[in-house]
Amino acid sequence: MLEALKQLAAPAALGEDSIDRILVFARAHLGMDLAWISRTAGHWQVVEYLDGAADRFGVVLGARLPAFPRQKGANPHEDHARRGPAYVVTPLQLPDGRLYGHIACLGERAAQIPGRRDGQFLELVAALLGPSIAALEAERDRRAGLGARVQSILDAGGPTMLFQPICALHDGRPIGYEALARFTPLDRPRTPDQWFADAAEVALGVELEVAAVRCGLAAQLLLPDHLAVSVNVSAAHLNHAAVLTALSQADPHRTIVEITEHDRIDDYAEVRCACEQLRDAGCTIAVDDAGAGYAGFAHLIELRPDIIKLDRQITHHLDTDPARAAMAAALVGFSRALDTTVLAEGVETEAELRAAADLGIHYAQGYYLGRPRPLRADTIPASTRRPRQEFASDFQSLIR
Ligand code: G
Ligand code: MN
Repeated sequence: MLEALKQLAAPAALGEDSIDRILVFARAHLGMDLAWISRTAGHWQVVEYLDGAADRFGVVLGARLPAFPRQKGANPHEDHARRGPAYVVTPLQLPDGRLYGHIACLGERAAQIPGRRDGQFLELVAALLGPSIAALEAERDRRAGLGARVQSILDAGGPTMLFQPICALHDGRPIGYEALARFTPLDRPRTPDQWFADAAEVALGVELEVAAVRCGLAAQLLLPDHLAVSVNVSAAHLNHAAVLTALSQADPHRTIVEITEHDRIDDYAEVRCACEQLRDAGCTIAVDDAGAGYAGFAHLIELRPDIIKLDRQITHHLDTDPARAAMAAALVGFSRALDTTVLAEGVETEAELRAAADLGIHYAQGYYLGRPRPLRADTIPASTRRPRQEFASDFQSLIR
């Protein structure tokens, strides 16, 4: 039995449900009707985990019960005792010695009156549970911290956006800007990707993406109207109502939607359908980081984007590395067959830019052409200010 308990409480089995399983085990072993773990909160005990006939005793998850007396073995629920239920309770300490709360069992029948050994058994269960509860509490605190941090960004109106020029290689002029979210590190430095992952972990992933899309697309108001704004949306959020609403509030003909992906896409049909909808509305669809991670060939074949954004892993040393050049050339061939366009990301040198142009790549982005910068009316290069009519034929023909 001890082995079984130890296994249930082992770190590998850790999780809310492993605690639930231990409660089931303890209740069954003691032949009780109800078992629960409560957290001490001032004068109250808040029921955090529960197993058994909750309704019969009026003890439900989240219920606040009067605090148990500190001394062991006492039966705090005198009224229950008078009506005859059997009751066993023991304090639950965390490994650092702090009192977390109590573990308690309640039974209705007289036959269940617990003896000293039952009390000892429950003490053993409490001792085994301590580390698991401590780890879960730490995890809850961590998530609460993440949630608060992400929420504070949302409350402040969204992340700070920087804008990096996307240039046409035939004349070197920007055709638009990619909007990139930046986060001021509050307590520890985290990359933008980590912020989005954190947000997703606390179910604020869509909210943060929508905020970034909104803040990014607001640049359309500042930029001359022949310039597009490229925003990042993860495939999983592409047909989310809030994302579509944010996109619909901008000029679709000046909107490039970059599909980013950090997880494998299971249902391409759904993503493809969302792409079609956006395309019908006038948006241009790009696949981000093509050739890296999950944005491999299946991605391109399934999504048929208007723009393939070649990951900077391929662009880096494109001028000297035949393998990278061959990979880029293969993607250019692919894009020609499908009437799409290739954009080289992460161009850092003139040689890389030339190599990209020589391979037939139409667009480029990277430190060599311009670092991500805040966008202000006075920082928009004069060379990008072109009359509107010119745009109509130029940009559209370049993109398609
Ligand atoms: O995944 P995505 O391609 O959207 O990410 C763009 C990121 O790459 C941004 O954070 C941007 O700052 C960074 N970036 C942009 N240009 C370059 C570049 O030339 N070199 C490197 N190393 N990073 C770049
Ligand atoms: Mn991108």
